[in-house]
Amino acid sequence: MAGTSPAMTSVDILVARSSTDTVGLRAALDEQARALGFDCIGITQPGTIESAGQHFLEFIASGRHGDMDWLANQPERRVDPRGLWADVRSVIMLGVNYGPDSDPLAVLAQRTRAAISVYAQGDDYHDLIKKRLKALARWLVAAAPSDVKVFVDTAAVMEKPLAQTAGLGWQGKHTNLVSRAFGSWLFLGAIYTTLELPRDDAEIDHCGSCRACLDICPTAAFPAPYELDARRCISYLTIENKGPIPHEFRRAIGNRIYGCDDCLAACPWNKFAQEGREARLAARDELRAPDLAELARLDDTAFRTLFTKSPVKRIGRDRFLRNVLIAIGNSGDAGLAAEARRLLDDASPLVRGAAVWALGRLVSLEEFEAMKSAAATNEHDDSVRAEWHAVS
Ligand code: B12
Ligand code: SF4
Ligand code: SF4
Repeated sequence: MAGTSPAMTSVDILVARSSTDTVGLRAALDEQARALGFDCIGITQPGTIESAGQHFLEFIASGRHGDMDWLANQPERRVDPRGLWADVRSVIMLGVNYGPDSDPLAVLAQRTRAAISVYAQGDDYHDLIKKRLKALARWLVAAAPSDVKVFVDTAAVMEKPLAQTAGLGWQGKHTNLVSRAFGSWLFLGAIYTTLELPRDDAEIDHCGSCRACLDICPTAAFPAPYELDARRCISYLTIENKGPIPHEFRRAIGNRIYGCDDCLAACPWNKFAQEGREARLAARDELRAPDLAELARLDDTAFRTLFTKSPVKRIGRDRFLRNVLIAIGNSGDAGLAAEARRLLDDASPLVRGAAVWALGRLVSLEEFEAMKSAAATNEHDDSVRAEWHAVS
């Protein structure tokens, strides 16, 4: 730096410059993040999530990840950021608020309509946040030459524990990150960088004696506070699970056809939540409480059109119809039996099997037996045959 005291060594000059620059860089980074649409930012370092990494290994060892093999693969990459990228020195964690504009649980009482979780009623957050992360990373590299990598959701990154050590919130008893400013409604994203940046203080746990999220869970998916058995979670059952939904959970699913918000919505910290400011993440009117009968009529093209840019598209029409049929079976509305009956001829065994279950709940045993003798003899798929024989 020109004009520096001649008594200073070159090492002193470097230290002085880097610490001054770091403070300025941090302020500019915060400003840039907000300008790009992030609602909160914090910095942490690798090596700060050891106990979370240990808990992750226990979670996998106990099989609680179900069929999510991608979660179990190469755990060394996930439990420590350096396992994914040896050169990472700092982790910048970012949050985007997606607070809903109405009570997300109200739709659960409308049994002929479908409940789609809040995060999936608008555009896919992955695309939106990835673009913002890349823009922020480009800005950072220009401001302070370094290497960077950006992640949202799909990479081997423990986003919640990292966000907690970066000070964005704490992992509540429902295992999601709770923010004092935004409650449960925060999407997370990460930038790994080779820069050495000062870290923020970790957030502490503010759950206290509350257990609202644990008590509301329809499928008893929490074996203990802070622990989730994903195999029981409706989010897993309706989104990640590719096969028939296990019988023991079908009634409890109610009309939830894509994800679940119950534990998130129950959290008292939501009293501080604010409506999200990103219009593209806001609920599309047609996805707030869609009619189950209309959803049951979607063919592949209509499904793709309705869910353009939506995360729902990811599960495909057959898995989606499977979920819709479970909701139809739970509707208590015999008028919807016609929709299920039509789908007994669907090309997908997954759909046919769910249609059988729905009919078993909506029509009389005599009617069901009549349909069974007509349809079951032509049915060659073992899983669908099992559904016919499971109803009595
Ligand atoms: C796999 C996954 C799922 C799985 C498993 C969920 C889970 N809780 O692990 C399923 C499909 C069920 C799921 C559901 C949902 N997900 Co999800 N999911 C992920 C993903 C890809 C990985 C999470 C993970 O590593 N899970 C493995 C477990 C072991 O990790 P964990 O929850 O951190 O486990 C901790 C605790 O359980 C605890 N623990 C475990 N055992 C023990 C024992 C003791 C004694 C103690 C004290 C603690 C403890 O320590 C562990 C480590 O910190 C992340 C994105 C990412 N890359 O991080 C998104 C992510 C967690 N999901 C997200 C969302 C929004 C959801 C849903 C709300 C969607 C919905 N509405 O349906 C639900 C919420 C369900 C719930 N209650 O968790 C957001 C959460 C944002 C936030 N504010 O926290 C994330 C971060 C995606 C994102 N980028 O925004 N998800
Ligand atoms: S998302 Fe729903 S099913 Fe999953 S743990 Fe929370 S309340 Fe239970
Ligand atoms: S509902 Fe209660 S226990 Fe659950 S995360 Fe919120 S404060 Fe914690």
